[in-house]
Amino acid sequence: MIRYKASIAAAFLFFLSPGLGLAHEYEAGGVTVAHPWARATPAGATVGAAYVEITAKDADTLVAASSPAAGSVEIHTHTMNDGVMKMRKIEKLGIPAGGSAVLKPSGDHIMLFDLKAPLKEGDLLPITLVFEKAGEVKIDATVEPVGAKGPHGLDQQPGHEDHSGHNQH
Ligand SMILES: [Cu+2]
Repeated sequence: MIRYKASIAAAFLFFLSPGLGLAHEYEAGGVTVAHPWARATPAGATVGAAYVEITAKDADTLVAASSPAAGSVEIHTHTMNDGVMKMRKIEKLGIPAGGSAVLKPSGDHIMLFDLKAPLKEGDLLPITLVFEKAGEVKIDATVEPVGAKGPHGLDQQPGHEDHSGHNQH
């Protein structure tokens, strides 16, 4: 058992990127959801957005999302119409085999409607992501300041160009 625990600890440390003290990831059914975060919302706001990086060993598809903190949750993308950025609901979001989908501000995102309370900086926002193959993955998104562009004080959503290191387990 000691040996088992040691390997768990090693696996955990493996994922702590340098300088990213609060790195957090969730893994289920071959899908890894990394650095989930949401923006704090102003008092009275009932709409919020959350961002994550999803990597998949085998191709998978995000088909739904829900949260006990919101009346409804949708998968959204941004499109450019006549120079105007608009967002719209999409039914699903594909994650390529060995690749990732990076949800980030001004890009694809998880949209929360009818928030039961404003999202406050420092809170954890529970979200359930539903994948076609991996099934449900429950995550806790950290709530970052209003206007934040990335989690944990970063200026962007961390995304991995190279996944070689992630195929090890
Ligand atoms: Cu949206």
